[in-house]
Amino acid sequence: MIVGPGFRLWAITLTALYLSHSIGYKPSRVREYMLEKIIKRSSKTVLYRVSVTTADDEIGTGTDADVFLQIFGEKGNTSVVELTKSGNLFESGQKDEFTLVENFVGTLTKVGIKRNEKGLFDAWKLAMITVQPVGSLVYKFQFNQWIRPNEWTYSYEG
Ligand SMILES: [Ca+2]
Repeated sequence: MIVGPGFRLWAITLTALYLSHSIGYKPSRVREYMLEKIIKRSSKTVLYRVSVTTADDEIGTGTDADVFLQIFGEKGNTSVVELTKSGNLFESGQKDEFTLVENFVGTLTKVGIKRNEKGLFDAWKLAMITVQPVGSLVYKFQFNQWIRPNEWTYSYEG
């Protein structure tokens, strides 16, 4: 098992900070609540570092569409997560990094990616995604393809 007590405390603090900012709860109350939730769920939650590299070998590879990710492993899958943060994401040659707190899925097997048709420039050529469950190795998922809108595109590890 890759998740230790130190990590769990960190995840709780991070989540508590996030919640206190987004819904205005007092951090201490949120921390208690999260602690309870996480203890109930035991060690089933993992922090994933995700990096998404947009291709730069053709014209117009960057997108302004919304992008969604799902991670699959030998023990299950995460929920569908929108990859979002401030700034202009998924531009040509750019590497965008995200941190997700999601279900433990065991050894990673594949990732699914989906985009919508939002924005004037929604076409997207995705080069690669890497996923690192914190404390574990980095899994690489090659795409090197244009991602069709509104449907899942999968890549297998390796
Ligand atoms: Ca963009």
